[in-house]
Amino acid sequence: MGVHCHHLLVSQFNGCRKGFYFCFHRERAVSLFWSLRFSEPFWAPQFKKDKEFLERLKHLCYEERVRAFGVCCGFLLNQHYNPAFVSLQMMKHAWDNYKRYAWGLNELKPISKQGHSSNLFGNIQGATIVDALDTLFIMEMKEEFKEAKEWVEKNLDFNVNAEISVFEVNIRFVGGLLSAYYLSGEEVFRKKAVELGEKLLPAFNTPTGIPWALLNIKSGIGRNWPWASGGSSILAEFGTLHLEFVHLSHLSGNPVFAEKVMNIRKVLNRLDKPEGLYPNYLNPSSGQWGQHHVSIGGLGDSFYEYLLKAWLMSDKTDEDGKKMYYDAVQAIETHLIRKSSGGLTYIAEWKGGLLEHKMGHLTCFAGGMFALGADGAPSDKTGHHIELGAEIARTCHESYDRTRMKLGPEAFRFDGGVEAIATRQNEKYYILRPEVIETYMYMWRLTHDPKYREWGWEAVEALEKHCRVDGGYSGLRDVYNNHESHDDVQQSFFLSETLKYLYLLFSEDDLLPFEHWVFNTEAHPLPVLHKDDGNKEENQK
Ligand code: DMJ
Repeated sequence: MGVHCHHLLVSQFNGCRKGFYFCFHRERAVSLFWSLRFSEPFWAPQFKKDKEFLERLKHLCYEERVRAFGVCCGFLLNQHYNPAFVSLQMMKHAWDNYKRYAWGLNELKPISKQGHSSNLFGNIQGATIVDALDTLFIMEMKEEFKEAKEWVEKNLDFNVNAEISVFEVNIRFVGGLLSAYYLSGEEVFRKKAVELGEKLLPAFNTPTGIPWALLNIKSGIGRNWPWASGGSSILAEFGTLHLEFVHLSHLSGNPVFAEKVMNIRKVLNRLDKPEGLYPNYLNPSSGQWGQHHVSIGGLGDSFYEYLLKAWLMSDKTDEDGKKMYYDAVQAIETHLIRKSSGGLTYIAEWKGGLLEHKMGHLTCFAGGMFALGADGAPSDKTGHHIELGAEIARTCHESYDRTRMKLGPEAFRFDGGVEAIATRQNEKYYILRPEVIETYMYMWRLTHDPKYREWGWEAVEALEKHCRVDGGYSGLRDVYNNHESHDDVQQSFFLSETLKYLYLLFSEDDLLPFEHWVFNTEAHPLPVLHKDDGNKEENQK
């Protein structure tokens, strides 16, 4: 079949200039012509409902019609699961506004149009820039990537008197810099990642080597969160350093980084685990568990994720990580996973043997994790792990679908006569989190069931309708309300994770294929260290 150029008068599609030239297969052009002429196109109801949405698309097509070509084509060719929409319409809006109102600061306040600073990064600056680098690269936003790189070269400074969260700085800054290096090959990112990694090392100066949560990167003095059970470190924090630290050793030739995280493994392996579960709190001085509170959401989540991904990233040589992951999943299934009377599978929290029938938005990442781990499970369990992933994805989709804004609450419950609904006012907010979309992306790649793209597109529409504001994207205070009350924060993870996972969900599978890349918990892709490339030592230290 030959490819022909057709000159279309796209009069019904006001968003694109009349006279756009489209090159595509003749048959497709003919059917498109008839569908435009005689039937209501699929997007018409959406546009009628939401004039503002159309106006924005129109603006995009007029102002940037060359770059917007993909968007217009996507819409016209009935491919509304369009990665170009995510990059050109969403990422660009988030980035441009950050640049306009908060350039060089950590995050953007999109309503008040100024910078937002979080004490997680002390006075290290530029969290949004570093978190967004790889997303810009993957989306081929070359100009933006260039300006971000220049900022890193000239301004990213770790010689500051700052008390930072070791976990947050690791996943966003170290992870972001490592990915930017691996994708672009630009030496500045490698150097900055290693420099920052070295600044984090004093956090491990504790009697057990379990690191402090907080560290002053000038004085090297560490401490734990004052609220954490008897001075404990947090499982999801000290358990979410492994991937980045193995890569730091790989890129610097200095084994110290990998040794630090391997020691965490050793400490954990020596401890008794109640019912095979890992409590969220561990005292770095005594090496004993704190409160027996177990969660696959906040405080626990990415520890489990990193066990699986450490094994995958080691080209499946890290047998220890593998065993710890599958043993943990077994215990989670037995003690935490339940089915509601309405048939929804959920992961409860465990407090000293009692279940709290609540699931956090954060916990929704586990659907993708179970599916990703299916391949390494004993052969009779592979299908079961995929099914578990699918069930969690469905439950998390329900938590979105049962709100007015079609975006999920921070936590939802399965008690007191409700299922997948937030009942407490302080759990009804949505802060642009990625976990549900992350799970859709994994489920799509691993099953190709079209419902995951449909659900992802529902999220796109909801984000555009309720979170997009003139000055960027904002979180919401109550997803059950009729009217938006914006929290006025554009989180850096919206650019690094939420938009990247949407983009990947609508892209082909050969963009960052799972055989070669694992994503850190902030969605920064890190390459698998293939054993035939002589990387075995780092993985096994
Ligand atoms: C991100 O910073 C990471 O995904 C982390 O593991 C959990 N929380 C946020 C996003 O919700």
